[in-house]
Amino acid sequence: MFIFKRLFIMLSAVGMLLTACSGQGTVAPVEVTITLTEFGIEPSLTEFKTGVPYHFVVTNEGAVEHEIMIMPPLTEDDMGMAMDMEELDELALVMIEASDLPVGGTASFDYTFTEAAPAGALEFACHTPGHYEAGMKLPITVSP
Ligand SMILES: [Cu+2]
Repeated sequence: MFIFKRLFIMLSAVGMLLTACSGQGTVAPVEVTITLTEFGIEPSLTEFKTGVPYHFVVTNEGAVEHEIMIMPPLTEDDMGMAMDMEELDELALVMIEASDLPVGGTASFDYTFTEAAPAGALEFACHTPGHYEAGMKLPITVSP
């Protein structure tokens, strides 16, 4: 019995190693829900890890269209310059446009962070005009 147990533990360990090495496809993504309102972003998670696949499900519970981006925070200067949407889009790691998040709508996306992001480096944000300034931003962190 004892030997069987050891063998089982060894096989389990090998199995885990194989799973860890085989990469994507075998790792179930971590689901993250994000609720959008006027004017707030309420995610189920704000601390992420690199290399972990996340499945984000975003619901617009507000009364107007919203969008969601994962991107660096804008500085006062950026806001003063009134960056156009194209510039914003280029900064975003991920985005779901307002047209995909109508009132009551749900949209989802998958994302795996490849680089760590200390506090202050990234945030969830809605850049529908006026919403960011109204508070639709929430800092997140990504650790290795
Ligand atoms: Cu918004």
